[in-house]
Amino acid sequence: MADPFYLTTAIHYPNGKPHIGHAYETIAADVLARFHRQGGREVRFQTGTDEHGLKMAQKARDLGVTPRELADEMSGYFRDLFAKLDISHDRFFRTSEAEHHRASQALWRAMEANGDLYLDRYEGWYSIRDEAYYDESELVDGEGGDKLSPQGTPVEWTVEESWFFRLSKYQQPLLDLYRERPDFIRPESRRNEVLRFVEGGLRDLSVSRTSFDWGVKVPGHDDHVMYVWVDALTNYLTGLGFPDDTEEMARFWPADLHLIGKDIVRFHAVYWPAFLMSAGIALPKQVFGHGFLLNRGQKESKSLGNTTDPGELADLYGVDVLRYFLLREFSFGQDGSYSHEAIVSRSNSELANSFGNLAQRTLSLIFKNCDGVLPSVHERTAEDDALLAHVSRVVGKEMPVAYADLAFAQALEAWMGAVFACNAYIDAQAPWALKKTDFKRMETVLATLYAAIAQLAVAVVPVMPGSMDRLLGAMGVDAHQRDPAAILEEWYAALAGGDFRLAKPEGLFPRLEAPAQEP
Ligand code: ME8
Repeated sequence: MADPFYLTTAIHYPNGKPHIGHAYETIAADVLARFHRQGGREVRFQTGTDEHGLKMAQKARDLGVTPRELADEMSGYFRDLFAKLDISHDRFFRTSEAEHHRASQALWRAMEANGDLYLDRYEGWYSIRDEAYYDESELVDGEGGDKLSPQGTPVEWTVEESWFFRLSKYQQPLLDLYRERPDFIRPESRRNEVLRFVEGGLRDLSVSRTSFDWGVKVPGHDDHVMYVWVDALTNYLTGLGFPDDTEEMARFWPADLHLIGKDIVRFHAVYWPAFLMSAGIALPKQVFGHGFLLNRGQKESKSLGNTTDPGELADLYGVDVLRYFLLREFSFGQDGSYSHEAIVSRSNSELANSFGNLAQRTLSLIFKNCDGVLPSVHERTAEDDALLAHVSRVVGKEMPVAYADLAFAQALEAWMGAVFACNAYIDAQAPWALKKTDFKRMETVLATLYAAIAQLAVAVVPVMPGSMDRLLGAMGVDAHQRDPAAILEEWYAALAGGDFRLAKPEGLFPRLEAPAQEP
């Protein structure tokens, strides 16, 4: 069987409806999953909802429902959104599932058996929104003089009996890990942040709560529930059937990539490897902390109430337009600011005017001038060869390297470069003028464009699965013929040798108008 690839997103807090950040992260993960499947790897892609903790318990109380009722309802919105956005996860995980409680308890017992858990009293500044304790030194002053966490959320002085994890013991092993595996945390800027944090010294971590009971019970101490981050991180193991399914674990663990946002890198790159070392479980290969999406420069969050419904954006502009925009517009590790105008302008200039128009012009000419029969190649010129070489280089080399490296914007930039080259070629060759003067040359030009367009469509199937599947279907390219590494001349000869006939082509990406008023 092919090389396994285990990829996870963060599991999302279902204390409100999904926002654009959730869509962004999950779409990026989906593109990577589809890319690796296209390359023949056996992908396991997991996402889901993180349902325990004080934040969920409080939100449910405010709404007059039980935490489970809240989780059931909200988790449904995430599932529906991911279906709408064409997310191809293999598993949608919910931490309230019974098997997850067993897995978290198994991890706990392994850490306890290693002597890393002890009971004590905790006093400290706790932020409910972040579900995290902070050091006095990390706090910042709010506008009204009150203390805020480094994320800008309110903190409360909290005192409780708590189990502790001996995080301090793992300071040196963690520093060794970052040094020996420089790719463990990406991008570089996040790695440096984590390094500085760990070098500054690690205190033992409070890992249980007694003030509420919505969580996984601490084994042997029913009055304690685990700190939500302990059970949340364990989801990556439970999804593989930990601790019982040793076959799945052997196949997919360690995870190849935990894809998460920059605000939770500390949990994934410090606490999680420490828990795993303690329990004697192999460490994931990489943690990537992507940037944040800002709405016209402002942070969106459920707690602040300025969120955009990503499902509405998809309805307004099209799922694939949204997917393309989110990956094309921003460098993946960095923050990005989006607006309706930016989506419309990117889609119109690149998808409608450049790629869509190229496909429409080419397919219409074949439909009209060749009765839909794929034209034969006669003599190729240096221009034809140069175009095919450009497309093959981009699709067969540059884009796969960039995708694998999570450099999505770079992959799509190279793609656009090849689309521009095709447009320059069609304008220079002007096949519409050749019908009467040199029919054979017209055929060769259209055949060259056909091969180039099909291959460019194959290259963005991971980003725009729905529309590229429609286009490739209309072009007679079946799923098994979609190979980014194909030798285009041979590939086209085989396709044109069949009995496929092109139907009247339909527009791929309509021109969009920016809404007069923000919806
Ligand atoms: O943090 N732009 O859940 P969450 C981009 N349950 N990404 C964003 C974002 C934005 N504006 N806002 C949030 C949690 N994210 C925990 C994770 S994992 C074991 C537990 C990202 O619903 C955020 O960084 O607050 C995180 O990766 C994901 O969305 C879920 O955030």
